[in-house]
Amino acid sequence: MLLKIVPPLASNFAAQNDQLFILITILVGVWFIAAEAMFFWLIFRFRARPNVATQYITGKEKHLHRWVSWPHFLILVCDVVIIIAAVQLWVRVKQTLPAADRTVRVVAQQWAWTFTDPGADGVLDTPDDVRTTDELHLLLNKRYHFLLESKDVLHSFFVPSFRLKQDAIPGRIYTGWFETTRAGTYDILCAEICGIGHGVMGAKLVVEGEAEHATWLQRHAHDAALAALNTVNTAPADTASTPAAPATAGAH
Ligand SMILES: [Cu+2]
Repeated sequence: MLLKIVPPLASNFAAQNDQLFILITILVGVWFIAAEAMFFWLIFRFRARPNVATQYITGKEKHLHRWVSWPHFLILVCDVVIIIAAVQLWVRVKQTLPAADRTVRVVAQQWAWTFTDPGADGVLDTPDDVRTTDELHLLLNKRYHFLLESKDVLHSFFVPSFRLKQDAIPGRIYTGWFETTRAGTYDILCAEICGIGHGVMGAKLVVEGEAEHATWLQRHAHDAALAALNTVNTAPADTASTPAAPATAGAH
């Protein structure tokens, strides 16, 4: 079996993210190898030998000093290249918010994810919204906004295949974005230690075409209607005490 080291690229900025990592790895790696090679060569070259006097070198001589100043200067140039590439990606992903085709709500809590899809009308907070726990369905080749909240402590919304990670802070709503570019089933993880269940705070992400998404929406609308009916039948007195989310929670 082929070992899958790198998750697939499933969002519009995933490739740019990996390019940045490769750039950093190469630039840092070249200097790491150069420094270690020099280090061990010097140890070997100037090892203790009989009848050879130890040299006392201050490093201030011009022909020695440039062995420090030139690498120093070149490493600073590499730093600037890395900073420019990193800021470009940061601005694209975190500092800009292009208009979205659809908006989903993502709520983190100890230790589950709850998602609200805007439903057939594409508008959040309308009766046809679909709420799910630990499963998010998205349309392929669409630009999404996500409204990220936490009900309790710090969490972090981590979608490795999107190369997307965003902290969720209680009391705040964070708006972020991405474009889905590849159909499939992916992982959603929590990337911020949030208690004993942190390690199992995963969810499933399904990126699918229009037809599959419509089927999924219909199935959930049907289930939600059924659940609401059951709640009314079995416990009519309870409806007053639970003003927010009605009966869909936990069913899926
Ligand atoms: Cu968490």
